Formats: sequence, C-alpha cells, structure tokens
Amino acid sequence: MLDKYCSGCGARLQIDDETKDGYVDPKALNRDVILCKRCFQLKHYGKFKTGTETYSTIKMIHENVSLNDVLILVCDVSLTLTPILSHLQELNRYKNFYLIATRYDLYKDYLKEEKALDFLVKNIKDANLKVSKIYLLNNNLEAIFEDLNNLHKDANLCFVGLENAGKTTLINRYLSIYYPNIPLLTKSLYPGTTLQPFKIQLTDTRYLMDTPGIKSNHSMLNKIETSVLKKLQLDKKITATSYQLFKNQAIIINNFLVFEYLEGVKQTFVFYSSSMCDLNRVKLENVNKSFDSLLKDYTLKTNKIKSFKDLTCYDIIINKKTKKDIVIEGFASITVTKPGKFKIYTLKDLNVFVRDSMI
Ligand SMILES: Nc1nc2c(ncn2[C@@H]2O[C@H](COP(=O)(O)OP(=O)(O)OP(=O)(O)O)[C@@H](O)[C@H]2O)c(=O)[nH]1
Ligand SMILES: [Mg+2]
Repeated sequence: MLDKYCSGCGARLQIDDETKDGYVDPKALNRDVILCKRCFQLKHYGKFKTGTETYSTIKMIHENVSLNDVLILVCDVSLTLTPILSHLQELNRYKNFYLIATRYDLYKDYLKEEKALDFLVKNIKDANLKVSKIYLLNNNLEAIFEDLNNLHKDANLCFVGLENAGKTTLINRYLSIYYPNIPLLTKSLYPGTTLQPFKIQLTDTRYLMDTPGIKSNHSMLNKIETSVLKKLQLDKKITATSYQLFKNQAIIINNFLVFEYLEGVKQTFVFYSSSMCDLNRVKLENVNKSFDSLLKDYTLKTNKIKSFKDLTCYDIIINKKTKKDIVIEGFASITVTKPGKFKIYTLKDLNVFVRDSMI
C-alpha cells in the first residue's frame, strides 16, 4: 500500500495486485493527479469494475465526520427514496444535518417543486430523520451552497447517501463553479463508484468530503448487468405512460417487469420508467405466452430472465382510496388511483413497496 489515494474514487493506491481496489500502474505514480486503473478505465473507456472491498458505510461515516462538520444527505428525489431511510437515524447525531434531493430534472414535467418538497418532507419525517433543511436541486446549486456557507461558515462539508444518489456529481458541480483548479472526481451511472471516503482540501482549514454510497442490495441497480444498466439510461429520461386498465389486464415492461391487475374497477395507471423500455398491454390469461413471445424482440433485456417462469411474484394490495405508487426500487414506479389487488413479477429479491404517491 502507498500513502497516496486515487483522486477519482478515494481508494488507497497500491501497485501489487491488479485485481484489487486502488491498483495503479507504477508508471502513473509520478503524475500530479493520480487515478487508479479502475477510474482510468471508467473515465476513458466507460468500463466499470465493481469495487473489491466490503465495508460498513455508516461506520465509515462516523469515523470520518466530526460533529461540527456539515453532513449532507444526498438523496434521489424518487425511486431510491425507500424504507432504507429509516435505517439512517444514526445520522441524527450530527447537528448540522441537511438533505439535498437530486434528479428532480427527470420529473420536472410531471412534478411541481412544492409537491416534490412536500413529498420529501413527509418521507423524511416518517423516517424520523432530523434534518435541519431540505433542498431540492433545480438549477439552484449556487443558492444552496451559499445558504449552507452562510449558516456554517468555513465548516467542512461531508456528503453521504445511498449509492448512485448523485453525491459525486454534486461535488463535481460545486468544484467546477467554486474551485475550477481542483481535479474532478470519478462519477458514473453504476452504483458503487466511489470506494473510500476522501477529503478534498478547499482551503488550509476547510475540506469537502465524498463518501462511498450506502449499498441498497434490493435495488434493480444492483441486480442487472452493467451493460443493461447503461442502456436503460435511468439518469437521462423517465417517461410517464398512462394506461386505462380493466381487471384481468397486464402490462409487460421488456423482460424486467410484469404488472397484473387482478381485482378492482377500471382505472388509469401511470408507469414511470426508462424511456428506453417498451411497454405492452396484454390479457392476463395470455400473460405467460405473451411474455415469452415478446422476449425475442427486445434489444434491451437482462440475461437473468429467460422466460416468464424465471420471474418472482410480489403481491400488492391497496385498500385506501388515496393515490399510491408501487415502487420497484431503482427501476420504475406505477401510480395507482383506486384500491385493488395486483401482482408484480420481476427479478428476485427486489425492494417492491407501496408509498403515498410522489406525483
Ligand atoms: N438526471 C440527473 N442525473 C444525475 C443527477 N445527479 C446524479 N446523476 C447521475 O446519477 C449517476 C450517479 O451519480 P454519482 O454522482 O456517481 O453517484 P454517487 O452518489 O456518487 O454514487 P456512488 O459513488 O456509487 O455512491 C450518474 O450517472 C450521474 O450523472 C441529477 O441531479 N440528475
Ligand atoms: Mg460517488
């Protein structure tokens, strides 16, 4: 191990084992800005390699963040706002605790800012997280940081959150505006990009810290192949597709998901999913056959599902008359307006849950 760290992902650099985190070609060591081989390949060739170390991220946060620092929880406004939030109560010990919600740009056409903020406030309250303020990122990055700097002049800024929430992207945007001479960090569309907490010295007395994301094992992001994730372009476009369905109808989304409407009155469902996906309406009685026969037409599909019988079933019952979302973490959500019984078929071991509707 060397006493140097990768300026892209924070891994401690080493020249001994090419298969492990932080490996760097010895020839690159005399560069001013050193990237490990993994970051180099990601940056120049778009090739992603999962990190090899496993660790407890929350413990890592406690070891690296002091109580006087400003702790910023970075959170995707939508799909990954999951029950995992209630496991983050340990972060309440930090008195300067804030939340910045990312990816609002993907939902802008469907969701007003006030509504998004109300949704975040409610979810954060339900999860019993004691954040002092919630910021929705929407062309207001400078205003957010000015506010934080006014509230906590010269305090260190530490960014934490789930994998893929957009921590590093946010930091890079901040650095580009205020510290254009500092090299940018490695960000990517794959979860688990940042490997170690690392400090970026802004002034002699002040730093900013990026951290590895907290892993969400039951997210689609961690279940499908990286090549498929790349094609899904979940950070680019989310499309809302409405269907009026009677019971005994179903919607198939590539080979990732089947939504079956089993019981209830005719109603409109809105499917929020990658615009790269194909949605097909079929009759419930034909769903297995339709699923299998459509499979060959998709260029975007996971190799994990070869036929309908490879899917796992999740039963959903909605009794209340208020608008709800069925969320398939890291992949899609379905807005339901009326009570009913449904089945979701998708990959095994995914987080499929119902929440009050975001939109
Ligand atoms: N559309 C959109 N995409 C975003 C936003 N923030 C981040 N992304 C994208 O989300 C993906 C993940 O971003 P990262 O910054 O690497 O996420 P991270 O939280 O650092 O992830 P880890 O290092 O894995 O913990 C990238 O493809 C980003 O371009 C945002 O506000 N809007
Ligand atoms: Mg990161």
